[in-house]
Order: sequence, then structure tokens, then C-alpha cells
Amino acid sequence: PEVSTPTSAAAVSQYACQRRTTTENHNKNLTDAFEVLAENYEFNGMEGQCLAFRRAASVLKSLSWEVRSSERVHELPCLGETMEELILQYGRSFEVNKILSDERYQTLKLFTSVFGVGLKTAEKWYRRGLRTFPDVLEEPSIHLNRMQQSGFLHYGDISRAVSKAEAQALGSIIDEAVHAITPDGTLTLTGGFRRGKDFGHDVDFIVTTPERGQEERLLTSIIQHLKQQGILLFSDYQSSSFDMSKLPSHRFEAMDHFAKCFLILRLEGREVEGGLCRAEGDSRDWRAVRVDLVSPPPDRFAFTLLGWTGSRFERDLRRFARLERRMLLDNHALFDKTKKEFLAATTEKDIFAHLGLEYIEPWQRNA
Ligand code: DCP
Ligand code: MG
Repeated sequence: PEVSTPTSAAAVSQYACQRRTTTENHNKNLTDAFEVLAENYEFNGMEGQCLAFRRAASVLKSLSWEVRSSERVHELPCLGETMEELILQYGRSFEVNKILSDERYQTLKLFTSVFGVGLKTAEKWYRRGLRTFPDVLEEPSIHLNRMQQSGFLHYGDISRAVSKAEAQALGSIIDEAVHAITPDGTLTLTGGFRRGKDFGHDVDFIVTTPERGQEERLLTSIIQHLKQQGILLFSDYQSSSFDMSKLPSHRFEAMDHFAKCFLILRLEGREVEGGLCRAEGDSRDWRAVRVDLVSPPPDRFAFTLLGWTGSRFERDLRRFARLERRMLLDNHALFDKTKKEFLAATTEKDIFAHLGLEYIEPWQRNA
């Protein structure tokens, strides 16, 4: 039987992996405000405060009730006094509005919204006095890399949300490519769409082949196939640097070492049930969409799926493993530091079981 979402604040875990968080958010005003505060801390290099606000927002997202009364707020984990005050006195606070109208915040937000532009680059441009896209594009001393050039070229399309129907259409296209290459290959939807989101900023897939050592070839063949179809607008391929003998890595790694590619694909309107998500006045019958593909070896599939399904949930799984179980979890493996051994898993359920956690469905991982 399902464990229902706790109605008592005291029963809420500090770890997102012990909470069930659907896409239904009863505290959206607050979590949006917290996200602005967190992002502003991030832009100012204050990582501790940034994380604190992200964790607090994640707790609020898991609640089945709207936060209003004071008694319940301070019983919640991860919500310190500052946040309690923000919630009780200001709601969408004065401070948030101040940030939203801040020139530095607005500019960094704008620049980092370009595919291939990270915080470091955005700050560099800001320090040089650049404030708009034309400022950047007309500055002769700025050299854009290939990814950033594509980011600007397709900015309108790829900054636009991808719908579930578009994600499905891309799934069919890539599935066909996989099967044209290897009949027993598989394609698995992951990321936000696997968590049941209606819209995403990209579409994430895992591709596998049961033949060991063929995972890189599968990925390069898929890229080749998409190119021949004339729908490959951009591809950044990263070959595998995965080496089981180098695990476990003690350093926190956001990225994994599997072969992967970051793509921009051309999606035709006729492929999409109900049509494309396009800007008003845009009469083209196609749009550009961001797609990520990762290709792990078959015995690493469950770890990759769990990791790429994403959200704060996955971050807290790693933190829970480390702090509560003396285990190291990442997209490659689970290592038990007490037993000094790797724990095998063929499904996500195996991993939850190793961690002594109740299984949580992907659509309950929107932390
Ligand atoms: N991921 C990764 N390495 C990458 C890209 C992604 O490990 N190079 C993983 C981490 C993320 C997950 O994939 O938790 C999904 O990443 P997204 O940024 O696509 O996030 P979502 O799919 O959750 O959100 P969105 O709907 O915005 O795409
Ligand atoms: Mg995604």
C-alpha cells in the first residue's frame, strides 16, 4: 500500500528521496520566489545560501497543503528562520522584486539562457559592460564557440518549452534510428518528461545495446543516421571516459563519464500530434529542439536511469547514501564503504532496496 503524503509538518523528511513530490505544487508562489533568491545567491557565488533556498523550495514542493500558518512552517525541515520570516511577512517578498529588477541579475539570467553559456562566461560578458544579445554579437573581441553559435542561432526555438507531444515525436524518430542500427537496442525516455512533466527545456533519452563495448558505436551511428535524415542542426559528442576501475570517485561529480551527446534537432510539424509549440506569428512548419542522449554499458543502465531522471530528488539520494548509509552513489554505481564493495542493480528498485529506501515512482520525484 502507498504511503500517503504526510499532512503533519513534523513527518516531512529532510531528504527529497524520502518525500513524494508530484508535479502538482501547492506552494508555487513561494517556490518561484525561493528559486529567484537561490539563483541570485548562485550568481553572487554564495553557494551555501543558494543550496539552502533550493532545499527549502524542494520541501515546500512536496507538501499537499499551502503553507500559511506559522506553527507548521518551523516544524518543516530545511526552513530556517530567515525563510520563515520571508514566508510569513512578505510572501513574494520585497527582496525578490528587488532582485528581479536588478540589472546584474537580469543580464546574467539572459546570458545563461543561451545554450552553451555558463555563469563564468555570462559574468565575463557582464564585466565587459555587455547587457544585450546585440552587445555580445557585435563585440568583435568576443569569440563564440560552436555550441554558443548554435545557441544564438536557434535561441528563439530552444528557449521555448518542449511539449510532451513533441517529446513523443522525437522519441519515435530516435527509436527508429536505434532500431535501424541494432534491432535489440533500446531507447528510454528520462529527465523531466519521465517524471511526468508536461513541458521541458530539452528531451533526455538513454540508448543501450546489449552487446558490451558497442555503446559508443551506437551513439555515433545514431548521430550519423539523424544527419542523413537532414534533421541534425547541432551535435556535441563526448566520447566515453568511463572506467570501472577508477570508481568509486570520492569527489562529487555532477556529470557522468558515459558516451553522450548534446543535440539540436529539427522537428517537423507533421510529426507532432496536435502540432508544434511555436511563437505567435511564426509560420514555419518546423522548430529546433534540444535533445540529450547518453549511452551507458548495459550493466550500468539502472544507475544512469536513476541519475538522469533528475531533480533535487537525485541529489538527495546521493546525500542520503553518503550520510545515512556510508555508501557512494552516482550515475555509474553504488559503493558500500563499510563492506568495501559495489552493489549490483538491474533496476531502480534494486538501488532503492540497497539504500533501504521505499521505492518512489518517477512521477513522485519532482523535488
Ligand atoms: N544530466 C547529466 N549530465 C548531463 C545532462 C543531464 O547527468 N550532461 C542529468 C542530470 C539531470 C538530468 O540529467 O538531473 C536531467 O537534466 P535536465 O537538465 O534536462 O533536467 P530536467 O529534464 O529535469 O528538466 P527540463 O524539463 O528543464 O529538461
Ligand atoms: Mg530535460
